[in-house]
Parts: sequence; structure tokens; C-alpha cells
Amino acid sequence: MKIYFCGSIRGGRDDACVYEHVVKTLGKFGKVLTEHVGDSELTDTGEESQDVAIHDRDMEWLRQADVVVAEVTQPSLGVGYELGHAYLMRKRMLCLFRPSAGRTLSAMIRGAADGERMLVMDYNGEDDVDNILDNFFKIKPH
Ligand code: 6K6
Repeated sequence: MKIYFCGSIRGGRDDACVYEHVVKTLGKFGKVLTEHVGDSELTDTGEESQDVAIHDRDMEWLRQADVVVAEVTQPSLGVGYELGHAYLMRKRMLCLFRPSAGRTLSAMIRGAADGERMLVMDYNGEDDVDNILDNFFKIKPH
């Protein structure tokens, strides 16, 4: 099972520790192609000369992925772009949102959820995330 994880980088690294936990947990279910997103040492200042290579590599990984899991609490243009592509590629998707952060999720993400191929799940803490991921990977897509 190849898993593409999305989380904010240049959109801000406030939730980097959350991403680290999600990536670690996802490792129980398959190979996380984008492990670096969960690296809590990664800052939001990347080398812009690398951007084309990063974009092209990530889009290739997205094509290869069996499922896409995104932490969407911190708004990020890159995550929104990845989710839009994943949606059009008809990938199975799970978006995790933490309402306690005091934000309201974009209607273009929550409104795209169909309760089947694309899920948006609100969570409160790490235990919650673990249960949601357990259930997500238990369901066999038809
Ligand atoms: C590193 C540090 C700062 O910027 C970078 C660039 N490096 C990236 N490496 C890998 N994936 C990236 C990078 N920048 C963005 N992405 C992809 O876009 C990841 O898969 C994330 O899910 C998403 C984050 O987008 P932004 O707009 O928040 O950066």
C-alpha cells in the first residue's frame, strides 16, 4: 500500500508535530511516499531553484499512490493543489481537520467529501487520529 501524505510546508509549519505523528502511524499501514512532510525539523524556507523538481517528483508519487491522507488544519496552497489533483485522479482520500485550532475548513475541501471515496474527518487529538486511521485502512474500497 503506497500512501501519499499531505501537510503544509510553506503554508506554515505550526502543525509539524501533528504531521510527524500521522506519518509515524501511517507507517503501520504501508509505505509513506512523502515522509519528509512529517519531519518536524523541516522549516518553511525551501530552495526555490528546486521547485520544478519537487513539483514533478511529488506529482509522480501522487500518481503512484493507492491512497492520499492529508492533514488540512493549517491552510496550504500546495496541499489544496495536491488534493485537487488526487480528486481528479479518483484516489481514495482522507482529510483530517482539527476544529479546536479555531479555523473553519475550506468549503472546497469539506464540500468535496462524499463519505466514501473522499472523507473529511474532524479529530481532537492523537488518539482520535489513530482510531480514524485504523478505520480508514480497515475499509476495503469496492
Ligand atoms: C522545503 C522546505 C520549504 O519548502 C520546501 C520544499 N520542499 C518540498 N518537498 C517536498 N514536498 C513539498 C515541498 N514543498 C511542498 N511540497 C508538497 O506540497 C508536499 O507534498 C506538501 O503536502 C505540500 C505543501 O505545500 P506548501 O504550499 O504548504 O508548501
